[in-house]
Amino acid sequence: MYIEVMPASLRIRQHPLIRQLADCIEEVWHKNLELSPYKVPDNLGYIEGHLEGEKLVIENHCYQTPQFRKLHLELAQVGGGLDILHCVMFPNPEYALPIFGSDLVGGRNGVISAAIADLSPVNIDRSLPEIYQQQLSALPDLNFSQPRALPDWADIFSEFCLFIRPIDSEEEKLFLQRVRDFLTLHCQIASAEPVLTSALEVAHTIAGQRYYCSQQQQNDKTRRILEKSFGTEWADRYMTTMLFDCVA
Ligand code: BLA
Repeated sequence: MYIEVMPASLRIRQHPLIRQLADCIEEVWHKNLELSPYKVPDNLGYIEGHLEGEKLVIENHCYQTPQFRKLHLELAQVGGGLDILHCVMFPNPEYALPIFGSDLVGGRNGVISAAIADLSPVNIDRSLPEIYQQQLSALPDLNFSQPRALPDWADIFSEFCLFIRPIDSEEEKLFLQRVRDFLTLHCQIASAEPVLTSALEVAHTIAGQRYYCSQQQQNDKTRRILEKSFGTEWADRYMTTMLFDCVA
């Protein structure tokens, strides 16, 4: 199937690490998965808002595959000089797969303040499947100069979660490579994953995904940016239907 190539409009104006990570995500997806279009809810593909004089532009790009009910890559730019990349790969709950998520937040002053990526477990004991543990443990150890502390709601992340402030282009490169490794091994494992046959196990993955979404919805830093440009109600709807929508 022909997949429309993502227009380069926003990313060419964004921080180089954001542009590189967006390109990397799409490249790994195209190379390893059979992508189909995903219908973005009406009026949420390209969005512009400005309430308190802060202009916020958002571009959403979504796909789906048999193993993933929604692959979401979002690029955003806030007037004053903030660039954001948000990416979540929601598995179809009939597969016992973790959730890949990544967030990059940076300014046009060249500084990325937050770089986060994880493969987050959603099974009943909130541990990653054995094959993920093996492959993630086999990646070389990385030491970043400025690791960041996770907030209270972040109990959803795995022990492999990366949350750093990269201090130079060397650390940006290492972060990018590690996310490429996460994505590649995730897409490869997912492509060989058997479908769950037990309704109970499916119910558990649905519950795990719901918990993941409910915790992410507590991120006040994301919520505040959206509220400033679009108001409280819109921000809440966006966080619960576009960023972290739960499975039915
Ligand atoms: C932090 N997210 C942030 C920050 C901002 C945003 C401004 C603070 C940056 C900093 O502390 O340096 C903003 N992120 C956004 C906005 C969107 C967005 C506006 O995605 C979308 C429109 N967040 C995610 C995902 C993860 C995530 C998928 O969307 C992880 C897999 C994590 N973002 C995350 C975490 C923080 C963060 C853990 C730090 C929160 C804190 O320190 O309190």
